[in-house]
Amino acid sequence: MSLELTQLTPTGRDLEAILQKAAEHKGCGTEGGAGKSSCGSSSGPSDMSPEVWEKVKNHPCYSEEAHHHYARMHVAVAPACNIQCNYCNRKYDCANESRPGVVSEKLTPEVAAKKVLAVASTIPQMTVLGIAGPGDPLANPEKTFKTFELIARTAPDIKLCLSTNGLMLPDHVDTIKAFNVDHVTITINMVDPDVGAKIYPWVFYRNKRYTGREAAQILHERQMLGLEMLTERGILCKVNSVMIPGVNDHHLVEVNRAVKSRGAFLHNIMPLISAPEHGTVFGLTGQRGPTAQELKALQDSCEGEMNMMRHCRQCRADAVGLLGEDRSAEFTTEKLGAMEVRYDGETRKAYQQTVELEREAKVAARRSELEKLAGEHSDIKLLVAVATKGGGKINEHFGHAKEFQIYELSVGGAKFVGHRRVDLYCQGGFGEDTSLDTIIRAINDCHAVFVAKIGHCPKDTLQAAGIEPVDEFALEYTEKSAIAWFSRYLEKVRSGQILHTPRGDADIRQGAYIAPEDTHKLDCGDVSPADLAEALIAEESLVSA
Ligand code: CLF
Ligand code: SF4
Repeated sequence: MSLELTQLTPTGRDLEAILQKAAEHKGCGTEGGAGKSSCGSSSGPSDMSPEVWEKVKNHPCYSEEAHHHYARMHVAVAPACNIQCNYCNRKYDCANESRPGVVSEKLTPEVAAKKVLAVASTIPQMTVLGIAGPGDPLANPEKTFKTFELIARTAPDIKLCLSTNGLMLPDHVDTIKAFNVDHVTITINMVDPDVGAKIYPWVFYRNKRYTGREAAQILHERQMLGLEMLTERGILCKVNSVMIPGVNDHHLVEVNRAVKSRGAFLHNIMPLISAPEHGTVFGLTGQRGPTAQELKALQDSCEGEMNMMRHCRQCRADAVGLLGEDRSAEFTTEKLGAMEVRYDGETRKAYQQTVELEREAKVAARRSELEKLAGEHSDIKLLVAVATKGGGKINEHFGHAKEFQIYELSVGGAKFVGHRRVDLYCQGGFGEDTSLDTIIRAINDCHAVFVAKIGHCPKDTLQAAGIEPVDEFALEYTEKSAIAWFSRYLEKVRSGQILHTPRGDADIRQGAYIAPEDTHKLDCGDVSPADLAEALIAEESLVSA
């Protein structure tokens, strides 16, 4: 299938009709769910129309529940970008690092298509192919749509997904629809150009470079129009927003209202990742990211308006695997050359059927444990951390965890509310005290940490810090186990055996992940922050990359 992209640019009359429709929109309808109850990332089939459920049920980003079981992959076919965000620098790649815009190699559409088939053959639960950079997919429309065309032809069971800054979105909405791209993410950090001017130094639009408020105004108008056009066409739309304390943190409540009223399905508020070694403007000016409590408070306050995505891992533009794991190093171009690729749709289907059975068993276990809590009355809400490799189970050792999943427990059950990346405690067979300190700071707001196994030393230190290590539910389902533990906790509080006290705040890690074999290799090419700043400011060729 080949489309002439310019033929699909909307006419003025189309736009008028779309704006009228958007004005009549009453929140999330079939395209986006109906209000909060049907917009939820953790919602199930009974909460939404069958068409929407079909689209989200095995998409790891659009369904929190699915992300424990299904994987996504990104192909880095889109190097150029048409705007500059103060939190982005794509010039330097540190292989240890995971943040948007970072990739190890850029691909042609043809190599990307081969890579998708190789991953689909090796990881049968990989259900979604996303294009998310390293620049903006719609600043590289030919490469982006050529890749989608090749994948749709060779691996038709894979869902297509796109993430964009939205500047060129209105020009491409009909092409997106024609290619059956059912999921589009727009990163929207503001609906007020005065706020936008603090985030975007420039945009490059219709062959002209704009700066300051004018740049932000153009971007804002294009984002809103693009969102309205997508939801009008029944394309599920997620909005990503970066929370930047002191810049747009309070303003994001307004953004939430604006995107909900235009039919967005899900809102994903992510913490700013900002460190000097990233060479971003915010990193170099010392702009901090939010703490765990600040992020959760903002997400909670927006949830009254619309359900929130809380399981985003702020992936690399070449990420492969379950959210939270990265298998991209297994599929480099060099390794692809030596791989025998045998894409078999039937095998993939059979594997996914077993995943569905596991998923059903997990839901049934949670339901039966929750029934035991029926009739309980308590205002206590607390957080617990879980070490897992996926599958919705407590199946990771404390020392091997690269992240902990965070659940909020209450008499209503166990609710996934986030994750915390940590440095490995176990470094080549030895416990690393520095890592333990940072792990405790990362889960300091939790009352307990659930693990498959844990050594005496970290156990004692965690207990001293007021975090209960729990290893009695090894290899069992997370939610069922957490609810059972919480039931007992309530009983102990009731009997006076323990006193329930709130925990403090926790850190969201800003630095790179330290793999055991790569400890102390966190330099990003021996480039000083000052050099990075200069390179970034002097960078004017991004749009033609
Ligand atoms: Fe990729 Fe994005 Fe599609 Fe997911 S990621 S293009 S919607 S397939 Fe997902 Fe990664 Fe968060 Fe994005 S966890 S950064 S939300
Ligand atoms: Fe970086 Fe462009 Fe994405 Fe902004 S829109 S984060 S500048 S790639």
